[in-house]
Amino acid sequence: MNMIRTTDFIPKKKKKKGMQPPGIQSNYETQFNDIVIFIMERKMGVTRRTFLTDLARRKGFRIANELSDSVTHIVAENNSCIEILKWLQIHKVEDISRYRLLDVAWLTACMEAGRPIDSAKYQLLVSRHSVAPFMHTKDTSPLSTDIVSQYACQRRTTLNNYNKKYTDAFEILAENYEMRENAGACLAFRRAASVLKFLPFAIVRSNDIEGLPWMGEQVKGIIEDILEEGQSPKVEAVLNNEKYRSFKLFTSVFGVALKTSEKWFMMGLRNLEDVKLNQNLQLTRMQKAGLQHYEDLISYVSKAEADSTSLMVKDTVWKFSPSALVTLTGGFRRGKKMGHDVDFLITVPGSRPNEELLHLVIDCWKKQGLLLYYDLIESTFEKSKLPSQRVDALDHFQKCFAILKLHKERVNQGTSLPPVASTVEEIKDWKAIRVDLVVSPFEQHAFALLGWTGSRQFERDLRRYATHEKKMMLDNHALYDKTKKIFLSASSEEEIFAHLGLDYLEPWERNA
Ligand code: DCT
Ligand code: MG
Repeated sequence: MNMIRTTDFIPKKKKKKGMQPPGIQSNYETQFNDIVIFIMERKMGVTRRTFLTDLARRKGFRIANELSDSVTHIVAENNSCIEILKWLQIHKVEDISRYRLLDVAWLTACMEAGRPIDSAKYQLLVSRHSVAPFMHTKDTSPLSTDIVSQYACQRRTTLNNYNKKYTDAFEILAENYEMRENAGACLAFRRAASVLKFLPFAIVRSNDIEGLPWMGEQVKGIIEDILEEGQSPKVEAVLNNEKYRSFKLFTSVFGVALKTSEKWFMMGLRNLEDVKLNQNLQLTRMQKAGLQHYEDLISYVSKAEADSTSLMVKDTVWKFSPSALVTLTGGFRRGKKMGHDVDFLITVPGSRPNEELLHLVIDCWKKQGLLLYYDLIESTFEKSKLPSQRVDALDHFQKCFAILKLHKERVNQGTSLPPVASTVEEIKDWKAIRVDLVVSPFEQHAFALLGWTGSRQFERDLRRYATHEKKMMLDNHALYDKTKKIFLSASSEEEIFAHLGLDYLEPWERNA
């Protein structure tokens, strides 16, 4: 809104008590000058709006006829949050943080009290911040008429999740469906969770989800349960389910995926002691390392730990290739304060792929006794292959899944004293950290960076969007235009977004 403040025209000295700026016409004397109320006509109708306007003015409230910059409070009746946001979008309001968005009940309560009353319990949008995430300015597809896009790559999703109680519940259900190999239901809950993570307000009544994509019957049912009872019986049932609990426990071990977890469960194993003591199990090297460092790996990696790991990785990489670019990717690049691992993307400017570098780095750590586990996978990339059709496909980069020994003094450097060694037993002064290192050719760096920054749901939707909306194929290596039959090169993430006709989303806006 670029409307000029009407109050700016009024010389301060001459301003009398109760004087109205233009646009707030009234024959009544206003008593409460700090607040300027705008009543939304949508769903309320002209007659009721005129009635309420007149009544409120008679009681000394300032009611604006138009939504100008002087308005402080917007009241609405029977509109869902989405409807209000849509209305604000149509009226080109970009910054909603300047207004209080309230239910009309607040205005009637004020009139009853004969003065403005506390508005907290009448707030329609529990959070008050910018509506900008909703704007898809560049997008001209029919989708842009929907306030919330069905694609996560068109939603700016930060880490401010106002709906954690619902998204946590959905994640549990999604995991349960994944375990039971019901891919459809699993995806449905993941998509719904992703939409709710994006909402700039907390859901407080069932009509708050009206107009949102991916809100199927099952999803609605869970939301209603949580709204009514504070929790969902379906989620509680999953949490109490023996198979789900074993699955959660077993897959929390590095190297254990669904199949192994299922096998262990079928064998009657229920906890990690059972696994460790069972003589018949042929554990992989990865699983052995996972069990050995279980306690360290299960405790999340903090940002401080990720930063010291980053220094450690850079130190070693630069020893062998001073011009290499080492980028922290994954959740930490998206601004997360903790993660289950630390992801790095390495690339060396120049056209020649440097396959030796990762080996040199690994050997160096081995000699220093810093490598607790590693699995180095050579690149399987073939230029002739098109970008993958599969949305979740792994890429073909040379990579290394490792567990590194991170010395605690590296994390605490300068902030605290080193631990005092006990006379009886040696204090463990390090923590095992899961690290993923990926090496990409320089010309694919932007694609690799985009792919390894995540989130997973963001990546899925980005590829789905490319396929269905643009007839393009995107993976971690390249972007292919199926109509023009050409590869579209890019040297930055911004260029990839531009090729796809998408507004650029910063890494911290990709927490879908
Ligand atoms: N990724 C992906 N598809 C996969 C696996 C990974 O698109 N099947 C991308 C998304 C994120 C990035 O790679 C790193 O993966 P993770 O470390 O598993 O995710 P994260 O977002 O970093 O989460 P965490 O904080 O738990 O490490
Ligand atoms: Mg990660």
